[in-house]
Amino acid sequence: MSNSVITPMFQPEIETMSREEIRALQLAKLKDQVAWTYERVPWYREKMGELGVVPGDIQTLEDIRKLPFTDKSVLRDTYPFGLFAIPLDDVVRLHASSGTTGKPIVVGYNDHDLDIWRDCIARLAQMAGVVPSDRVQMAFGYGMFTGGFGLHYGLEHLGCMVIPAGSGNTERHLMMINDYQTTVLIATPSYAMHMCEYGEKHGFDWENSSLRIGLFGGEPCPPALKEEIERRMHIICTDNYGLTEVMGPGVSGECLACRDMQHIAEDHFFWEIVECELRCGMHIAEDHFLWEVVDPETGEPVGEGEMGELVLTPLDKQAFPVLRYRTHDLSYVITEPCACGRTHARMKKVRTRTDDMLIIRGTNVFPSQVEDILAGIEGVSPHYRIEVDNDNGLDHMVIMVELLPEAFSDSFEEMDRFRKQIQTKLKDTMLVSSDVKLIEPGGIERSFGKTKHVTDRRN
Ligand code: DLL
Repeated sequence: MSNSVITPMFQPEIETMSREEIRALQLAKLKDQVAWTYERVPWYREKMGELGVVPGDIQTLEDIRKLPFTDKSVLRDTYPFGLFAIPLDDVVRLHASSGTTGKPIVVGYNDHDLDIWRDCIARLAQMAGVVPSDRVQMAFGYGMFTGGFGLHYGLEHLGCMVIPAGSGNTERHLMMINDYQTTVLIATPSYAMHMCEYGEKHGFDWENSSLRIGLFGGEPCPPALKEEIERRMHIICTDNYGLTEVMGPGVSGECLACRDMQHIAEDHFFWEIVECELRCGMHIAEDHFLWEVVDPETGEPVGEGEMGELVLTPLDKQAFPVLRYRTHDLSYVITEPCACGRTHARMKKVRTRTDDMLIIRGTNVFPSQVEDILAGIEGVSPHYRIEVDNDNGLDHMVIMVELLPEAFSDSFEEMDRFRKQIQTKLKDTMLVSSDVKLIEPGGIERSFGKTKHVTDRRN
């Protein structure tokens, strides 16, 4: 492995700490965070009381297992401010996440929390090769969603020119890229793909555009989709992960060493690119987040490098602290050093949530499985939808598959043969049958924010 550093670091003294130093820092912060939370949030005091734990019992990082988990339901039950740890007069920002059912969950930040958030964002931007002279165009919404404001202030903090275009209005986005010579786009990968297609259709010259980096996040970014965007938009993209409950974006981000650079034109990037053999995912801001990976069924820890549910404890949150938050996101974490020089652990890109799983006539089906199978079929676009119904007691799954223009034909027989081929391929891998419907190019609705791939109409 080469020891070259490929992009500048925002806080090198923190990002390259030894593993021992990181663990020592985490332990000191964990002790303070648990005490802070216990003293100020009645829900945690009560729960810890039931478990017979007091803050003084936290003497090692492993002692975190003595603490209760926090789940989304707790945040809903205490809606809106029940878990806040400071007077509301000292809260300077609220964000919320709507989810699919019931009340939203509401989180708050004081100045201290926002300072940390800005640092985390500036770090992930630098990991992707963003520099202060970059012009960054925001395609996330500026609302209760943490994506817009969270990334906005972090990039300003780095010194970038931030263009707060917001979500939607693709034509205006393209005009702004040309007129303001935007170099970095912030979007969900699905919206970036939409922008790419829309631009191609309307004669936008991606190859010669000023854009060079995509900072993506907020939803899974399948490798095939990312490659497609990079190839067609002539940019390089990184994946960034986070969730409202523990802060928002900025929990972890991909460096350039962890990705496949083979399809990136050499003259497109101005840093020396060094590839990491392990190619594993996104660096977690470990000075601010303590991670655990647990068996989703039992809540017991799994071994390092083993897949499980990610559980996060923010270590520096004052307004809205949460302990052991169960993300429902499936991932694994490794702590081996990375070729980029950063020592913070890396989590595998998230493709699946524990609550994503569909059970179709007794068989488990993950949307990411469908995505991967479709990605391996020539002529199929990255856009698909899954619809599930129950007809007279029997589950029925329909998979709508959008074709690329070159695969579309006027011949009914040819189309039907292709449809059956896709159907068989899906069944052979998923071990459950589905009906495939072929959709004309552009026929599947595009989303400005997070894409919803599944509609489950069963009760
Ligand atoms: O999506 C925060 C965010 C905004 C992250 C912008 C990155 C960029 P929520 O709306 O609370 O917060 O949704 C959090 O989205 O638990 C994951 O299931 C999913 N998610 C977020 N980022 C990724 C990613 C923001 N890079 C939920 N890959 C999380 C896969 C992601 N899933």
